Amino acid sequence: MTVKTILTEPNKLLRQISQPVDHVGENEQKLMDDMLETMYAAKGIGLAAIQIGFPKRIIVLDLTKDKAERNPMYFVNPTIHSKATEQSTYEEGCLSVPDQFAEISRPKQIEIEYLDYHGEKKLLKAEGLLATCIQHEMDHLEGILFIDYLSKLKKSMIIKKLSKQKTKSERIVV
Ligand code: GNR
Ligand code: NI
Repeated sequence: MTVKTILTEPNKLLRQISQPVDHVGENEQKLMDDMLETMYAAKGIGLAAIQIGFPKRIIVLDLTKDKAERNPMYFVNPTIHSKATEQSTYEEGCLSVPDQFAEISRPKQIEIEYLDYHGEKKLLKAEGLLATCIQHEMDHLEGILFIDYLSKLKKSMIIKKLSKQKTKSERIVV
């Protein structure tokens, strides 16, 4: 398992639409392992494959805070079967949008279908933080980031800040 570099906004790859996986094999499992390691190393609770540069419809999650009781979840080719009309709001962050947070409303409950780590078809009803997180990750598969839900002004201020930080850190490296 390898910790990979997480792409940050602005980056064209993050805006790419991820492609369905046609078979969950060794390569896909290796990718999921690397995604999980990368996510744990960054102290995130979810990660989409595109965040480490692979435009595949794969998501990993682990909502547990306690390292001793890890509960990794894997979702391949997830699709939403139904979503509640009722919304819930969470303060969201994103490893690809470092140090930025905003309250985002999304359907409170969702029902999804996906393939698990072993390529088996599964159904899941999710609510609360799990539902929010799955939707946040599924947005990544469409090239959508949570800042896209903010006003144009807020969004452009965040992107401007992130691009400045990027040129700064690149200057240090060079
Ligand atoms: O680590 C993360 N925390 C988080 C908090 C609220 C809503 C969504 C998330 S996902 C985020 C990790 C990430 O960027 N996944 O794509
Ligand atoms: Ni994210």
